[in-house]
Amino acid sequence: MNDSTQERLKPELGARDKPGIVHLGLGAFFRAHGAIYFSELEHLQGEEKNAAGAQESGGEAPSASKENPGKNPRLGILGVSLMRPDQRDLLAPQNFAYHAVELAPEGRRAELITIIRDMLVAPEDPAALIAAMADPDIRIVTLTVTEKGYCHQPATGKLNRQHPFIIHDLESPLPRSAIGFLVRALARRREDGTPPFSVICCDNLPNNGPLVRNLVLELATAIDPELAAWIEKEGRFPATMVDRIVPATTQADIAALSAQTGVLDLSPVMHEPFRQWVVEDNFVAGTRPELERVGVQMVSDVTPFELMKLRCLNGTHSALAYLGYLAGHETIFDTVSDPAFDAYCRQLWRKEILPGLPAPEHTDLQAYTDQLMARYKNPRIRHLTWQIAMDGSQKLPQRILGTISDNLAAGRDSSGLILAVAGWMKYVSGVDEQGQPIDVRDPLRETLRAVIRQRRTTESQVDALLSITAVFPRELAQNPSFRDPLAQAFGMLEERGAQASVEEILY
Ligand code: CS2
Repeated sequence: MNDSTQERLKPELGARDKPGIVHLGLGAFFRAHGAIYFSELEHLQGEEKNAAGAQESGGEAPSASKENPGKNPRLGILGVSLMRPDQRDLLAPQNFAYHAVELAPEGRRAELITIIRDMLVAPEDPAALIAAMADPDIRIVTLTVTEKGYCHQPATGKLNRQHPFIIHDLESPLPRSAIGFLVRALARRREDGTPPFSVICCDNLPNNGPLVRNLVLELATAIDPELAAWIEKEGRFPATMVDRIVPATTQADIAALSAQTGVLDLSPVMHEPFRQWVVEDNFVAGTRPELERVGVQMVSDVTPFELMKLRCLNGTHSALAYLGYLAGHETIFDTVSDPAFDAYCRQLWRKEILPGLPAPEHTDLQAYTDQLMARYKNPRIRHLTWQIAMDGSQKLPQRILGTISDNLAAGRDSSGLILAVAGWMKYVSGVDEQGQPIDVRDPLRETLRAVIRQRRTTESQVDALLSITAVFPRELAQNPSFRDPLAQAFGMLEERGAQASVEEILY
C-alpha cells in the first residue's frame, strides 16, 4: 500500500514549449505508447538544437505558428479527458509527469515522462477545448478513445445517430463526442483561416484513419456541407497500427515504484518492452513529425500491418480472454501457461489465421507469432482476461469475424475461432461456470441482456445473439457453415466447460 507520508512526484520542469499536439482520451495506452515516441523525438530534437549551438533561450522555442511554420511541429502534448476528471486530478499535482515502467522478464525499469504539458477535462469547459484545438500551434490531434468512443456502427462504419452524444452534437456547438470536437475545432480553424491539424487515430480499428475521416465528414455534412467539403479537401487522417501490451496499473505497482524511486507517483503506466507503431505517411503540410527517427514505420499502406496485428494479436487475445476467463484464468499469462491453451493459441495462428493473411513487407509471420507467444508468456505482465473481455461487441468483428468470413470463402477450417465466438456468447450471458455472476462491460450490455433474457434453448440463444446486426454481418450470421458449428460449440461449452472444449478441438 502507499505510504501517504512519502513525498509526491513533482519534478521541476522549468519553462517549456507550448503543446503542438492535442490527445483526446488520455489513458494508460497512449501514455505508454504514442507519448513515449513523441517524448523521445522531443529529446532528440532538443539535443540536436543544443549541439548546433542554438542559444539557450530558457523559454519558448521559436513559434511554429502559421506565419512561421518551422520545420518540425512542436511535440508537447495537451491531454484531454472526454468524460471524467480522474486522470487530470492525478497528474496535475505531479506537473503532468509520470513514470512509464517497462516490465521485462529480466526486471523492471522506470522512466520519467514529461511530454504532457497540461490537461483539459472536456465536459468542464468544452469551449476551452475547441479554442485549444483551434490554436495554429496545434498541428496534430491524436486519439485513443476505445472502439466505442467513435459512436459509430461497427458493421456499417456510419455514425450511430441514436447515440445520445451524436444527437447532442448535431444540435449543439459545444460537443460531447470525440468526433464532435474534431468537427467543431476544424470549423473554427476554417473560420480563422488556419489549416487543419492532422488527425491520428490510435485505436485498434480496421482502416482507422479513413473510418474517422468518414465519421468526421458525416457529422460535418449534417452541420455545414461547405465545412465538410473543406475538410475533405484539406484534412488528413493517416491510418495507423499501434501495438504495446499495457496492463492496468495496480496498487502493488504503485507501491513497488515508490519503493524504488523514493517518490510517490499516483499515475504510472506499466508496459511490456515490445512496441510498434506503423503510420500512413499522409499528413497536412507542415504537421508531420519525424517519427521515423524514433522507430515509427512510416509507410504508404498500413493495411497489411493492421490486419496482421488485429487478427494475430487482438484476435487471439480476445479468444484467450473469453475462454480463459471461463476456465478460471485471471490473466493471459495464466491462460497460456496452461498447455491446452498454449496449443489452442498456436493452432489458431497456424491453421486459421495465418493461411489467409498477406505478410507485410519484411515480415515473417511465423516469427511474428512466435514472438507474440513470448510476449504473452512474460511473467511480469498481469493482463487480466476480464480487461480484454470488455466491449466484445465492438471488438469481435475486426478481431475474429473477418477471419472466419475469409476462411468460409476459402473453404478453410475455423473451429477454434468459432469456439471463441461461442466463448463470447457464454461470457456475455453473465454467469460463469461456477454459477457466479460475471461483470460484463459492454456498450451493448442492455441489448445483450434483453436477448439473453428471452432465451428458451441453447440454439435460440445463439440465433438471438447472431441477429444483432451491429456485431454480426447478416451474410455471416445466416451461413449454416458458421451458425451450425457455433451452436454446437456453444452447446459443448455449456455442457463441458471451456477447458474441456478447448482440449476437444485440438488436433
Ligand atoms: C487488448 C489490447 O484490451 C484489449 O482488447 O487486446 O489492448 C492489446 O493489449 C493491445 O492492442 C496490444 O497492442
